[in-house]
Amino acid sequence: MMRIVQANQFDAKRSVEAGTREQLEAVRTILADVRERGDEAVRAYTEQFDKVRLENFRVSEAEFAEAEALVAPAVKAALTEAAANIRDFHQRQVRQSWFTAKESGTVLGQIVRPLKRVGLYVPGGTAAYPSSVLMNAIPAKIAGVPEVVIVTPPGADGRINPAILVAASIAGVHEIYKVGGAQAIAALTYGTAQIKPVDKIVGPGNIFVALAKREVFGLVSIDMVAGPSEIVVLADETANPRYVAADLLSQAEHDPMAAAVLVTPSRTLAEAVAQEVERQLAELPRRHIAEAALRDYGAILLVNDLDEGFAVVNRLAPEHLEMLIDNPFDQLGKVENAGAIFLGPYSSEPVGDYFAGTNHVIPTNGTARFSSPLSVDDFVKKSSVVSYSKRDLREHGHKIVTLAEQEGLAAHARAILERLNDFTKEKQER
Ligand code: HSO
Ligand code: ZN
Repeated sequence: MMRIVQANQFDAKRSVEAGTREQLEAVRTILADVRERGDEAVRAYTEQFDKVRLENFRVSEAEFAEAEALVAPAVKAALTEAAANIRDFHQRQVRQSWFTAKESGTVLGQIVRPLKRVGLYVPGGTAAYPSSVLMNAIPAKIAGVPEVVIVTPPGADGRINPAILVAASIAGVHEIYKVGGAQAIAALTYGTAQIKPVDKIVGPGNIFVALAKREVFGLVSIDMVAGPSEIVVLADETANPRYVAADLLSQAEHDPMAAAVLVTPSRTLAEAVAQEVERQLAELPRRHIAEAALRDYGAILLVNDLDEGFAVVNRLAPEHLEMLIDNPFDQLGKVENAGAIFLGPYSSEPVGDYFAGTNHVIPTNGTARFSSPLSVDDFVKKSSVVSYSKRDLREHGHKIVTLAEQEGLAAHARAILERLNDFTKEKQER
């Protein structure tokens, strides 16, 4: 199933979903319609796509209480503990506002403020992951966002997956609307009578949600448009092939377009992993998804040595990198491009998906070259602060005038000269 190839003969297939013309047209129609007709349009699309007619979109207190009773205590406890770990990790990302005062009396600074209102999209059906609710909502909460809301498509019975409601509650989100698809993105962007508009929309979704987010970008902020999961395992002969195979499969089962790649200098390991993948695959409930992913996006890449392995890793810039090698910490500095890095035999990727505390919303498709996992930074904005002193303006004003005149902006120069002239007058009066 997994092909073993020489690394220099491998060209990673990227899975960017652009969407068709028809899909984009459909999304644009929905956006315009919701903008125009508000809840009326949201109701109609919910009836059309989710097969349920709703008067009120907001999840009630009673529904929250009902969900609590439906979720197994062990699940609730694990979510609660995961949430604590995620809070602890993200707390360390909080940036302080700062001010610097110069001798001359000038004060400069940067104020960090949370966004006011953020919308989190949670997919419906089998892609509704409570863990993702925690990963998206907790950084926003830690950033200090006062209003975090969730939108998610209802089932045909008008209900929402109870585990989603419990996770939301644990994350401290109590404003949830039963609306999905492009109509949800529209409601969050333009606002309706029932759903107030937000400043930023985050969270994964299907192609319609992704297209809608791209369309409204600029009116609101959005997070990255994340693609299917990816894992690269860099392993040497010390790695356990059972662990390597299991970890590759853990991401392959996400999506037929998920990518799982082993990079190794050891042919023995390569062959053992290929065999193990076959064996473990046969036992997986989602084997059809994993199989498709491994066939189209999976590979075992042979390299001459670990240094060539690191070069391959950096070229792939994977979402997740596992380093199953001897003394991984010694080699960590060689990783230039990877969204999340897992070191050693016990840092199996699902540890990060669920529990360690790091975020599982991570750049895919090679974008780890220039972007980062979701963090508290995604939920704040900054303002620069300038309080210039008279002494500094007197001393440096003419340089500003020079720069303004060079750009042909006389009014800019004027603004400074108005003050400089006063300084000259004051001096003459004395
Ligand atoms: N591995 C996924 C996140 C996830 N895994 C959610 C399980 N649940 C992100 O790449
Ligand atoms: Zn996962």
